[in-house]
Amino acid sequence: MITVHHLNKSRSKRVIWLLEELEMPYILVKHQRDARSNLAPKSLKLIHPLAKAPIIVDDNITLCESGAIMEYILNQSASEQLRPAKNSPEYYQYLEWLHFAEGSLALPVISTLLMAMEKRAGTSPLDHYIAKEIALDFSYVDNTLSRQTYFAGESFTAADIMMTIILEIAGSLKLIDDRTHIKRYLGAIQQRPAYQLASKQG
Ligand SMILES: N[C@@H](CCC(=O)N[C@@H](CS)C(=O)NCC(=O)O)C(=O)O
Repeated sequence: MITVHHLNKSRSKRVIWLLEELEMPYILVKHQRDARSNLAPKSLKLIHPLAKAPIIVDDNITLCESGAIMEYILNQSASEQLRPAKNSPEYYQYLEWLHFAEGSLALPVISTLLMAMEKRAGTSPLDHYIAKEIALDFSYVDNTLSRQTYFAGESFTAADIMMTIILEIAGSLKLIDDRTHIKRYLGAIQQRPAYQLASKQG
């Protein structure tokens, strides 16, 4: 059975909601934000190095990123509900909005939230948030690439194409200077003939 690690006032409500819509059974583990920092407690870090909600655990799979979790749950569901048929025009609308929520809309909305907090508190939660996230995310990426050749294991996938562009931007901003595995990964992946053709084309 799926275990949902839920943080109060967070995106993990998405996961609970989906499971309720599908009437699928689940175990709910509740974590409480730290009263002072409002960040996730250490208990979440014990489940996944990113310490972010939602996280689900199902047998030997531990997964974060709410969009990926939605897809995982839909793949486990017996019925074909809540996801249009593959290759229908609606499927691609579905896919676009599924990614748009976190990939595009979350950044300006959460930045606005943090900037409002900054004005109220007279401190700089935005700077703090960025520094914390940069350290956390790049150590997660670097650790992953220390264990495996590509993001999804030993085979190159579209996930590598998605990740590479952001890593290159991070490189130009000097955010990965001390990340040996990421730099090695980028060096190798940039040798791919299709990457080089794409660079010429684009
Ligand atoms: N893109 C991720 C975002 C995860 C995320 O930032 N979760 C927030 C809650 S909404 C969190 O756990 N914050 C606590 C922290 O950063 O310490 C997703 O969609 O799952």
